[in-house]
Amino acid sequence: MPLHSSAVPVLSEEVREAMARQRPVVALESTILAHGLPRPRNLLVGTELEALVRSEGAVPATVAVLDGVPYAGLDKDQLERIAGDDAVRKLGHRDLAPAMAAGASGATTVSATAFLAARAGLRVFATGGLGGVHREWTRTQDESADLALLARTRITVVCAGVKSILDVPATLQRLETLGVGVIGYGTDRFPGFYLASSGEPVDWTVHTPGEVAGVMAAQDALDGPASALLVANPVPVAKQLDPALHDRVLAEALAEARERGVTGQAVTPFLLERLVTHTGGASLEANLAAVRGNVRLAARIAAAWAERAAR
Ligand code: PSU
Ligand code: MN
Repeated sequence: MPLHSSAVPVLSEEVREAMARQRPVVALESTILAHGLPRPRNLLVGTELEALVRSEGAVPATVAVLDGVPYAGLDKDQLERIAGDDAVRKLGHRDLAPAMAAGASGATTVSATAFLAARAGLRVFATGGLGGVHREWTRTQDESADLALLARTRITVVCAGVKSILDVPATLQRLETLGVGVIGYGTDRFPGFYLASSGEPVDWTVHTPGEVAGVMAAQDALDGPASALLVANPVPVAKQLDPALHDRVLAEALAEARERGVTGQAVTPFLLERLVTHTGGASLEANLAAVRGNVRLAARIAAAWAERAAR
């Protein structure tokens, strides 16, 4: 039986209503919950992020696949399954079809979340840090599927840059080649995920949610290739990880990943976990501070965007 197209993804009641009334909605990814954060803190974070969206007057749409059904907007039980069930896989956008056909459950990465959110008609999405080009790319060819998917999806992604475990300059170069717009929020430096700055420049800087909505409107007016807009929002300097600690622990984690032969989907969760352990939890706090800031800003951008639509 073919699936009816409008049934993918299934929207929560709250998300459906908000969309019908042109109220702001923010898509949230679930891989960060299932595979990027330690348990049981991850469930608390998932609940906290949804509450943060609501406190800004927007509606959260956490995206995930449960028993083969993609959802945008989870209830409490569904969020608990994503955060606590060992059978929950990590799904990039290429994994969606096999997961649906197999009736599998999985958390969605940036690529799968952006795809499903855009398909649902959502325009604003918040995460921690994007995937990108890994440091050993010449040997492993490991480049996150996030980049190519964002190059063909009209969605605004609020992020604290790309994960600092990556080759940041190479990732920025790929984004340029792919034609994905990058704007710094209140900064002319590309953020460094756990760090406020990666040291790399960004070409465009905005200072308000309304300005971001203006760029989104201009994208639509141009009607060019359906690429994403990355809003690069730095973690506050006061909450960043100590840069010297970051560099030392990351070098160790990268060496360990190489020695142990960690590859494919396992690389990112492995490195994030090593950083948490070897910084005594400090990287986790910086990661969470970045995500919270992104979620709050995304809600404000969604509000500015909804306001524009209502004009
Ligand atoms: N941001 C975080 N923590 C994470 C991720 C992002 O703060 O765990 C996830 C996102 O879902 C992103 C994924 O899409 O890591 C990238 O994985 P990979 O490098 O395997 O594409
Ligand atoms: Mn990868």
